[in-house]
Amino acid sequence: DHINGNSDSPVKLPTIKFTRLFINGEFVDSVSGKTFETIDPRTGEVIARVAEGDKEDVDLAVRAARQAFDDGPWPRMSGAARGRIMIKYADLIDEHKEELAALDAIDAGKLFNQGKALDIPGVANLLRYYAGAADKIHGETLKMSRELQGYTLREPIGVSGHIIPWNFPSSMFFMMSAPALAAGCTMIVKPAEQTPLSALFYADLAYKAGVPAGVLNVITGYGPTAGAAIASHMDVDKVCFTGSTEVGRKIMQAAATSNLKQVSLELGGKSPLLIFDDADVDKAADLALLGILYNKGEICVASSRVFVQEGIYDEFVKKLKEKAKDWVVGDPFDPRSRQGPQVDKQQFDKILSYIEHGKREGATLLTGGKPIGKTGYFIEPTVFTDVKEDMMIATDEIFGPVMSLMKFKTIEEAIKKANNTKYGLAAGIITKNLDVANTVSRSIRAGTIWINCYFGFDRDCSYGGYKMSGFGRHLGLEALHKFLQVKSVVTPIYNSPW
Ligand code: TXE
Repeated sequence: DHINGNSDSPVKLPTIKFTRLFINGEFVDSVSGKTFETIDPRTGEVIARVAEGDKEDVDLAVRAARQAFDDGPWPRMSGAARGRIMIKYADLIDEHKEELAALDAIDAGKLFNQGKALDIPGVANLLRYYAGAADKIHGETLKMSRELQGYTLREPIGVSGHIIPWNFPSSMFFMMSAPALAAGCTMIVKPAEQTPLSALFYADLAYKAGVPAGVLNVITGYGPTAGAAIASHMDVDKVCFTGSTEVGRKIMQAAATSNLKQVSLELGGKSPLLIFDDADVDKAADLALLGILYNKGEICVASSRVFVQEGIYDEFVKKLKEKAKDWVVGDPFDPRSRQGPQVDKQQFDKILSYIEHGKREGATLLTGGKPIGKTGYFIEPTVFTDVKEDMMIATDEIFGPVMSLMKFKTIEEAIKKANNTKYGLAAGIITKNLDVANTVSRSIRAGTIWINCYFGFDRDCSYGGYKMSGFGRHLGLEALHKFLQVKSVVTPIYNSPW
């Protein structure tokens, strides 16, 4: 059932139009003139060389963003006018959805059809959602205790820096940038070094839609250089980061030791999926597989720990094994594929070493466990049983198609096990019993709970971390408020003696 990379692609591969930094409305080379390779994970071959931005380039981008914020039209124009430009931007994205989906497929190994049908139209709709909010940003009239009139204004926070991961290059770009645009901020976006291509395309479309020069700058480059320069910059007012917990810590430190810029972090996860005895076993097995294999397990909310109640455990294991066999891994352009290659060699090696560790620790491989083919970074859907809670495969974020399956008896035990993690991004519950669903959803310390579904994402439904999964929320109006700050304005009502 596994088709490997290199299948004859029915889709014309995109030509790479943009490989340079986008600063102040123009594509430019990096100050150093350096470039880096971006690799196709289907084959391990180089797709293109892209400008390698560093501190000097970040300085130029911040200067442009600062000027666009302090003197430019973007924060000053009406919300409705910003919204109209954002809607035009969304329309341009829709017009280029095939090309953009193809860029993410060759750069990140993401399924082309899914990109074309979901991710790319999704980001266009996300822009429209925030465009609709841009003219509804307002403060409150306050009930003052003295003879004063008080009200609040919500103002854009200023220049924001967005450090993006590689697993959802398009969605993550806009989860951070769409609310920032609506708020009237100006920004520097640094895509992950593994996936710079679609970000540069989005920079071009923004400018074509009428987003003024300097508002949206894109610096491609590495984390410890370009990323770190954003996090520690004295003239950046906010840094918004999605990535590993280790780097999240560095971002906070850099913010603290520079200008105390505001920080929001969306970090790793080890999300539990709890399946109770009354569940439809067939559907539960489908959801559990989707929860760990979607986007090849490279998704922060992956259901990497699956807990099944003892009454249905054996039947569940049988079903899961059958279904995993039918799950097709292959070229992301092949419409039969449900799982493409891991993003790069580093992640591929990391996942395989966790699998080896799991075997050494005494867990049993129910299915999978091996790479597929000789080229590219494809890995079999992998399920471990006999997993103990303290094994590394049950505690660490693997970020690949590797599930740890465990058993429980009572609701209390399920809650305790679900919460036995340093992370708290999401959790899933499968049961027909409303009392169980209500009790468990209120007892799990995580930012999102999905009952009888998984990945129930929606534009208006914010998500983010509890515990070491970070703080601040993506999506919804919560994300818009991250890019706004409150100003209080007070004046006497009468001619009182002030
Ligand atoms: O992440 P990094 P990596 C997790 C996942 C994965 C692991 C490592 O478990 O296996 O992290 O992935 C930039 N200052 N997630 O190493 O390094 C970097 O250039 C400023 C979960 O790729 O955190 C990229 O743009 N920026 C996650 C971004 O940070 C720095 C998604 C993320 O890369 C930097 C990705 C620095 N010092 C990985 N160092 C999720 N929550 O969805 C790196 N970067």
